[in-house]
Amino acid sequence: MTRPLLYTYRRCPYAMRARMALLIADIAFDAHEVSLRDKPAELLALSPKGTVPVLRQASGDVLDQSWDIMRWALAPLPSASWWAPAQTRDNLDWLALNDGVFKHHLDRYKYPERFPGADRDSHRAQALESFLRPLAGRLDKSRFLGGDIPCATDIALFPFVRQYAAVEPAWFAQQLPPALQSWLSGWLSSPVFLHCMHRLPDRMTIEFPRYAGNSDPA
Ligand SMILES: N[C@@H](CCC(=O)N[C@@H](CS)C(=O)NCC(=O)O)C(=O)O
Repeated sequence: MTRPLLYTYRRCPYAMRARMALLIADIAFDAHEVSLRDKPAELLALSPKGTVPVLRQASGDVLDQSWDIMRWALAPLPSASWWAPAQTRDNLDWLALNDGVFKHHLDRYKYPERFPGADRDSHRAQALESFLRPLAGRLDKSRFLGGDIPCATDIALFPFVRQYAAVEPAWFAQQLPPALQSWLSGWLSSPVFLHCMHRLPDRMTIEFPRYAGNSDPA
């Protein structure tokens, strides 16, 4: 049977969340590591907007939004643990804030040279105050956004927080309270994240190595 094919980019946080969802759901899939500077014609034919991740299902249907790929992978899981808690108003709001305001400031903090007139320090501060401090407060209440167990929102958000933390790790470590630090470091050392960062050969389609491990963070 034809496996689903994921067009992906190793360092893209949207693609990370899609890869983790497919691995957690134990879905066998092929993967194609894309060069963002030279996108394959097959990808653009499936999804002309030209972003990754894009999933071509075995049926030929196409999903070209990371959250849709997560839903497709996680919603059918028997326990529904990964998907159901991600549907609360609170968690949908966190997702919207992450993909909206936080991503806006993150890009301008991380790549100020790409945004003429962007004040890097101002974007660093706005990301901190509008998103990261409130998120830290939320994680003070429970270990995961899913409560005692992780949910899709946890894995949707932490790849973006990882990017922010990596710009100035020492500064980040001083700014953010322990609940957020341990949430992030738990995910960064989690087997499913380490597995999803497996290096693929560039511009080739191969089966992504299967994952059968524990999906919880350390
Ligand atoms: N809303 C999309 C966003 C995906 C996205 O923006 N991906 C970036 C890479 S991290 C991309 O493909 N950008 C196109 C480019 O750089 O040419 C999703 O959730 O999948």
